[in-house]
Amino acid sequence: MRTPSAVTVMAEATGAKRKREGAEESAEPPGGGGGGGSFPLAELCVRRVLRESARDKAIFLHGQVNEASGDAKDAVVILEKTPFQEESISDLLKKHTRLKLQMSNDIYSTYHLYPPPQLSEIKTTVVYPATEKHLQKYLRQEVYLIRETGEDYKNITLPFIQSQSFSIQWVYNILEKTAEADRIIHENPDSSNGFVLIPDFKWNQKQLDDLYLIAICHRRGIKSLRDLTAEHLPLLRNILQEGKEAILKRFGVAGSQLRIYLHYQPSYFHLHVHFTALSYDAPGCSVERAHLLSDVIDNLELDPQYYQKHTLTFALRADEALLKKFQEAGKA
Ligand code: M7G
Repeated sequence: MRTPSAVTVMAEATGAKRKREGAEESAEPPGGGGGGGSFPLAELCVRRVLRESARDKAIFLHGQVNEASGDAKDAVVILEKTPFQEESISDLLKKHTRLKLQMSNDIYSTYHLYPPPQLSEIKTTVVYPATEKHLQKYLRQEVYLIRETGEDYKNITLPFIQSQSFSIQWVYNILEKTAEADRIIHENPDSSNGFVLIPDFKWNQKQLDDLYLIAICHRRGIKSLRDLTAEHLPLLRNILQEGKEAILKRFGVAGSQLRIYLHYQPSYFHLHVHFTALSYDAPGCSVERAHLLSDVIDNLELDPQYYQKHTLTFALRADEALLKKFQEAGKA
């Protein structure tokens, strides 16, 4: 199936790995069915920079690719320098292709070090064909805080997400094993309380510093935090408990070193939980978006209808249609 697909391409495979299991080395996405094949990067015609971050060493591009039919299709390409891997540092120091002095002053000096290709990976994420909503998602814009009451959710947000939200075909591909099947870290196959734990496509699995996995529940129809009631506690407890155990077993990272949370609002309205390294300042882990799974469980234990009743705060980008809906209702 050729739905808007997201393919993570390893531009250059790195050498030593702190964690060797499950890392991809090929430009072909695993799993077949939901993948988009290799992307013709060299043919990308860059239209604009959607966002760039010197701090994150990442750039988000809007480009177009000409199809055989002559149509130009939009793509989002994200280029991102990857964290250092301790194991490859001595190679980096010994095998650099060039070392050029930039300046020297007393005991201080700076250099340009040019690493060999195998140590200069650029993580390249492609969304192709990209929809207008993908372009918007990655475009840097002003953001506004919204306070959404339970009533606002029913009257404004719910009708909007029912008409507008992102395709979740990629989620179904994972659950049905037609994409990324060989990347699954853990699965509880129960249809109501089970889930699949898989590396997030933001993580290249080559170092633990930016560890990032997601747990996707098997049960369909739970759109977000707002749908959760006490009925979902067994599912949430399974995700918390088994997710931590599986990550300890596979990656050697203890639960006390993990930030485990849900986004509200998510981009994709099929319930999933984020697992990131506690020491990693992951995108989307700020207080206006991340809800710790253990707190969610506590809240539901205290009040089964907590997430239907409570006001939730989140940020919307300036040109998001949902912001307009809140403004029209006099709520923003
Ligand atoms: P979200 O909270 O719905 O939205 O999280 P966000 O992307 O704005 O954070 C969805 C999570 O799924 C994100 O962390 C994405 O990086 C991740 N993700 C998205 N896609 C399309 C894929 C995919 O195809 N495969 C995997 N493994 N992860 C994905």
